[in-house]
Amino acid sequence: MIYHPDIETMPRADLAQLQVERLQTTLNRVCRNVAFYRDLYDREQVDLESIRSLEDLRRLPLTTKEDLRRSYPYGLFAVPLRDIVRLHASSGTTGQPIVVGYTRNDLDHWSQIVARTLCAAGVTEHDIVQIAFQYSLFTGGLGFHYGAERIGASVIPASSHTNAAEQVMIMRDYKTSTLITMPSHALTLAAARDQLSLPSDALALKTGIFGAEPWTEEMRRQIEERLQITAYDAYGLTEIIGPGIAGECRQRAGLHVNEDHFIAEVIDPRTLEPLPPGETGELVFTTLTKEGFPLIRYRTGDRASLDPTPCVCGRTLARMSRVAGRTDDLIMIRGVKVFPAQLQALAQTLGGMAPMLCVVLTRVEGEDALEIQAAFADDFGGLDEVRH
Ligand code: DLL
Repeated sequence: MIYHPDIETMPRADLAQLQVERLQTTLNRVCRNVAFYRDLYDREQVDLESIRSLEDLRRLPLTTKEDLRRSYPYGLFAVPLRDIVRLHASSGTTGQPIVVGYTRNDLDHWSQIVARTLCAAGVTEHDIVQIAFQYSLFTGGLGFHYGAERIGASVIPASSHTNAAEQVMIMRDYKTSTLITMPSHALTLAAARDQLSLPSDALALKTGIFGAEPWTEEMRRQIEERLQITAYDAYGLTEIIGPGIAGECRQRAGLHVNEDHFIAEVIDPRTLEPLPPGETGELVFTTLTKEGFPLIRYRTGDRASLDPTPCVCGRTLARMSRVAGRTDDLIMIRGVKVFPAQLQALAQTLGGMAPMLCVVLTRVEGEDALEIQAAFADDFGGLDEVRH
């Protein structure tokens, strides 16, 4: 099933035309309302009138996480705060979070594109959808929540605060048919179900939609086998909107990017030159409809490739590959995203500790674990504080 057939199966030439029109509107808006972009384009002598095609977009400078961090908290907002109705945030490289704002229209678009992702995975109004993502500044919980309500499913906002055993009991008693969470959490829930010794037909689960961290085909196989479901990949990042940027259809041969709302590019992270379809590089997104927090050519730090050829499902929206890694040292562990530099900054506030830390990523009883090794001065008395 296709949620917006007119858009999702649009001929690519028409889609390109729509993208260019929306790009021009967005560029005008950021130049008018965001000092950062106005100054940047002045400095780089960019003539916006000359941006008439998608190829021209490649002449515009890139936006980085560092630019966003420097604009903390509201520096890149393109509307006054009275028009912002929701705020979310994600981790920045040095402990400074990145705050994003949504207008009412942004929230409306967001729920529509998440609805597309759910619909592509076969979720309908007949489904009982358990959302086990955090409901917080993190976009996973609320993002999927409104998308699932939009298609009329019965939504259980279980959130990640519910412990694994309880989560499984909810799944059993409420007859959950769709589970939405992180892939690693899905495996934790499978282990909890085993511990409760529930018979294999005790759950009504059919479908899982997973994302917010990297996973592999092998992990998909394990999740599907242990939970007896079909598992789909969903991709997104807070800076651009949250979940809903791209998701798999029933073919599970790449994640359809919602290109009427975002332009996706892949660049070589060293030369910053665009790469052709099929080649893996850094994903870069430009928002086309965002009012609150528009971004032009934002470097995601995620490595993937793009395939613009039509899909067997009928969608013409390009497909991105699974995320094949990061271009930076972001660590994702049990739903927490952390840069080693953040740990180091924290260590520096404690005193008595050598400035260099060793961060060891391991697995303990099947779960990811992060061990921090640090060196202390002989006379250091604050170990308890450090442990805390
Ligand atoms: O993780 C948004 C999201 C929520 C996506 C729920 C999907 C489902 P952030 O916390 O800002 O936002 O983290 C974004 O997570 O740049 C990727 O590195 C990683 N990531 C997100 N989805 C996937 C995925 C949300 N399907 C960062 N596969 C991104 C691999 C993913 N990595």
